[in-house]
Amino acid sequence: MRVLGTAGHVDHGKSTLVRALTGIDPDRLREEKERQMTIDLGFAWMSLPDGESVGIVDVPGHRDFIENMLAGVGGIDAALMVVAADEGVMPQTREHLAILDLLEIPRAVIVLTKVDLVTDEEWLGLVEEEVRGLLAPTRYAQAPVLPVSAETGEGLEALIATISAMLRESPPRPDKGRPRLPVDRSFTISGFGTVVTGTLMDGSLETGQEVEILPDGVGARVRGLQTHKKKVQRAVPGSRLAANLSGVDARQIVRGDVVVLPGTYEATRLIDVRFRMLAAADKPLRHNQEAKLFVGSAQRMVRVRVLGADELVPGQEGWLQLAMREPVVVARGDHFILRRPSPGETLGGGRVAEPHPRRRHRRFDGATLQRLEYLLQGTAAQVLAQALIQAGASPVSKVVANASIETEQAREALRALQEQGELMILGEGGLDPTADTLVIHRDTWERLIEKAHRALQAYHTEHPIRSGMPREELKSRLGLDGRVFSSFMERVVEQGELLERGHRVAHPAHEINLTAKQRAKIDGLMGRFRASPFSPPTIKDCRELIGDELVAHLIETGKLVQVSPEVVFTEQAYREMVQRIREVLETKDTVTIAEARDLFGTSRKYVLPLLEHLDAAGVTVRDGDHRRLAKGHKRAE
Ligand SMILES: Nc1nc2c(ncn2[C@@H]2O[C@H](COP(=O)(O)OP(=O)(O)O)[C@@H](O)[C@H]2O)c(=O)[nH]1
Ligand SMILES: [Mg+2]
Repeated sequence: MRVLGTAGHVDHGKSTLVRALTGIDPDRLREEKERQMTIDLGFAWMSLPDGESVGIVDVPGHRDFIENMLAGVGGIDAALMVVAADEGVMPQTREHLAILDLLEIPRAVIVLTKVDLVTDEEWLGLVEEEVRGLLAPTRYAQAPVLPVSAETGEGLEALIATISAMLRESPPRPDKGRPRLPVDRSFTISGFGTVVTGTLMDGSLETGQEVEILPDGVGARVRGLQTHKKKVQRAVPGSRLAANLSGVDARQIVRGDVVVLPGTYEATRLIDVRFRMLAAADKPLRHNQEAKLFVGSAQRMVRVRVLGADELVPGQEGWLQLAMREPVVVARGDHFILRRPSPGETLGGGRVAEPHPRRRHRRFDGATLQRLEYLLQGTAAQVLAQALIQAGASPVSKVVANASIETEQAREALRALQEQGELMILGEGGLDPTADTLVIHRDTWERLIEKAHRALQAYHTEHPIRSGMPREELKSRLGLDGRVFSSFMERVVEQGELLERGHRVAHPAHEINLTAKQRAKIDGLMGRFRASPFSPPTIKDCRELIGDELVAHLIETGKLVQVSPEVVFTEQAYREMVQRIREVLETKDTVTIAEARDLFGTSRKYVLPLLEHLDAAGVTVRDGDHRRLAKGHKRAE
């Protein structure tokens, strides 16, 4: 399954050639018939002698419709560059060629058509020479140039043979397990409903699947699929596809939307790109300039941020960050074109390095540019490592998706990164590219531990006699979600990087060392508790006597038991009181506040908080003025 696209100046014979090759008239709009000119994209298909099925996207050549051309030319395997032999190279011959080259369309065949109109052999030679000169600085310098007449059929057979050979050489479309269909048309067919068309990329789509239409996130279901008017159950990447969708109105979908499986892509308003400016552009590209972005079948107004340079001059390459108001769906490696909005002119193009930068980059930052370099030029493992660094601790599947690499390559790259010790698994699970297993880059991991150590050291300095920082506080200091934090804690505690003390966390080197003075203070206070164990000093008294930190220390270490915001007892007194109340309740079933008060020769101020504390702990149950033992606490009868 292959897709070709036409290119070339208006009236040079593109649509006629497509009709001659396929028997299908690509000019489908009434206006196109009346004006005898292609305005929007047209579609046709044929079978090659070797059985390969080929779709053809026919584009308009008129300069006014160049934006329609751009919506159709992405995702094709090869271009049919049409030049009328009687006219030779014209403005849109140059512009289309430049666009094919910027989009890195891997192959092209140049068709010198209308040769029946040229009787002068010398003229034909001159046109061919002119075309060769135009191709020389591009990736198509070695491309075949064939004379053809769609009128007489001359050269058509040779053209078909050339196309077959070219497509046999071109590698199959990558399967990244993440299908997306950039929509170039959305319409309604009575009896069927909504149909969208496009060239399927990066994965297969099947009848019956639930899908999502981005950027709006509208849900739908694939009711049927067709390629080249034939019904298929499953469409593979690189197919020209018409998808019949249920659950969505055709008017809710516009050219530039992308059909994906739910949750597999996210729209973005900011992208990092590598950009090559056309040498023929007439002004430099300035920081903060507005431009029109064409990517997939979408177009968006963007503001250009020039990175690592003040501006880009014609012919120069550089890094840009593009910011837009209307979100777009792109993946790493996608090709794009930038045009000046008015007067319309192609400025240049390039590839997406990072579809989801976390922020606006500082303009002159070597590390950022290095990272982007890796993202575009690196090996699968380097790209994956960058995605891993960017993601923090995330499920494998998400890291692989952000890296946008083929599933099989991803599998190998994951293993390689793990072997090199760059990738660590947090918690349980395997390294399948689609797995939910949490993974983290070693550098990120080490930075997390450092951050935890710093936070804890600061905490211990401020609270030297606290056992540690509350777990929840550390979690929010590290900015981790629950799942990542528990896996983190499990691992660092196991490795001895941090200590867990109840609900608190401490630096492994932290010890509680009381000074002689502090010990003396505590001894003094404990003496008072012993003097009247059931009417002891309140928390407020304690704080006044020895200070907040020491009181917190006594409570944390269990030497004092707090039963209410005001009341504490020594551990020993507390146990004795609970024991005696139990005994009373076991012999005479109920107890009142007054009775309990007399039992310990104390006052209501102490006994009421104690009983309420026991109620809350589920030891006793209140019934009016009386309390009895809670069920589970009764001795077996
Ligand atoms: N004599 C001759 N005329 C051609 C040939 N191919 C196209 N034409 C004519 O050239 C005009 C423009 O063709 P069309 O396919 O619409 O050009 P497009 O704008 O590039 O799609 C039409 O009148 C065609 O009939 C050819 O091979 N020989
Ligand atoms: Mg046409």
